[in-house]
Amino acid sequence: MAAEQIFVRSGGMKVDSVSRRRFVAGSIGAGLGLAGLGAMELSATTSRRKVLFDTDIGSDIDDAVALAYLLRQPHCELLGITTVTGDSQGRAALAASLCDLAGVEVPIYPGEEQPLKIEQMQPEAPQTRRLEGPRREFPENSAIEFLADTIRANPGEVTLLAVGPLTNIALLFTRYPDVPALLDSLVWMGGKYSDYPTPWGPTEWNAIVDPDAAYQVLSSPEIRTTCFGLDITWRLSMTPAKVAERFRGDPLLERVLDWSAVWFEERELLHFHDPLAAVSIFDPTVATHRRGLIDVDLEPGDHRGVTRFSPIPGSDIRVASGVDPDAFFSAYFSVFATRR
Ligand SMILES: [Ca+2]
Repeated sequence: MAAEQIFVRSGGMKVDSVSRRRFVAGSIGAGLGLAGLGAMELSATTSRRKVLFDTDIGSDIDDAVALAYLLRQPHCELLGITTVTGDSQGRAALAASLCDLAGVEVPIYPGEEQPLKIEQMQPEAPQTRRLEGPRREFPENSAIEFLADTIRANPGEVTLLAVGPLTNIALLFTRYPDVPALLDSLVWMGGKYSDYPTPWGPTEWNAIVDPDAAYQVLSSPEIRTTCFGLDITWRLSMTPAKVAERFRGDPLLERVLDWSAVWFEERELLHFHDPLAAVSIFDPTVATHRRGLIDVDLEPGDHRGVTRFSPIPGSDIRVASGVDPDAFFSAYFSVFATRR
C-alpha cells in the first residue's frame, strides 16, 4: 500500500462492466497443491524459513514495519531484499538502515523502477528524508538475477514475500521460467477479494500500480500462492498515539517510529498490510483463507488493476478471507522487546 492510493477513485464501479476479464489458470485440482500447502501451513515453529523480501519500502510505512518483524523473527532466514518502484536505490538504503541496525547482513538489490506497461505512479520514496549520513551504493540492474540465483540455490525452500507492485516478480518469472516451480511458495500483499468497505472501492494500490505484472504473476499455475487483500489488511490499524506507545523499547521499531512521522503527515492511521503477509508465514493461524482464481482487469480506465476472486476448491491460489486482530498483533509484537 502507499500514500498515493488516495488519488485513485473507483466511482461506483460494477464488476459486470469489466470487459476484459482474464482468468488466472491455477492448477486446479492438482493434488500437489493441497499436499504442498499443508506442509506450508505447518509453519516454521521448529526451523528457519528461507525468505526473499520484495518491497516498495519508503512509501507506506508498513513495509518497514514488516521488515523489522522479519529481522527479529527467530525462525526467519532472510536471504535477500529487492526493492521495486521509483527511487529503488533510496528504498534499498532504507532497507539497509534497518538491517544494519539489526546487525544482520542481508544482500540488498534495487529492482525495477518502471511498471511493465503503464506510467509510473510511485516515483518517490518519501521516508528517505529521514535517512542520515552517506548512503551506500547498491548494485544496479541485477535484482532479478539475484532472485533467480538465490531461488535456484535453494530449490523448494524459498518463500517469496512480495509486498509491493509485482514488477520484479513478473520479470523474474518471465526471464527465468524454471524459477516458479523452484519456489516453496509466493506470498503477496495486494489486490482486494471481497466487498469489505475500503476507501478506494475495489482498487488496491499494489495491483493498480502494475496490473500487467499482477496478471502475469497470478497466472503462474505452478506456484502455491497466498494473497492478502486490502479487504483483510484494512482491519489491522493503529493510531499514531498507539504506534508511539507500542513501538518503544526496540531499536528497530523506534527507527520505524521515526520514519512513521513522514507517513502520519498525510495519514491518520498505520495499517498493518504488509506485516500481516509477513506474520502469516510464521504464524498461519492469524488469518483464514479461501481457495480459488484471481481475475485481473487490464482494460485501461478506472477498473485497471481491479482484482476479483472466484472460489474454486483445490486451487493452488489462496486469498485471505478473515483475520484475528488480537492474534495478529500478539504474534507481531511477540518478536520484539517492546514496552507494553
Ligand atoms: Ca508495500
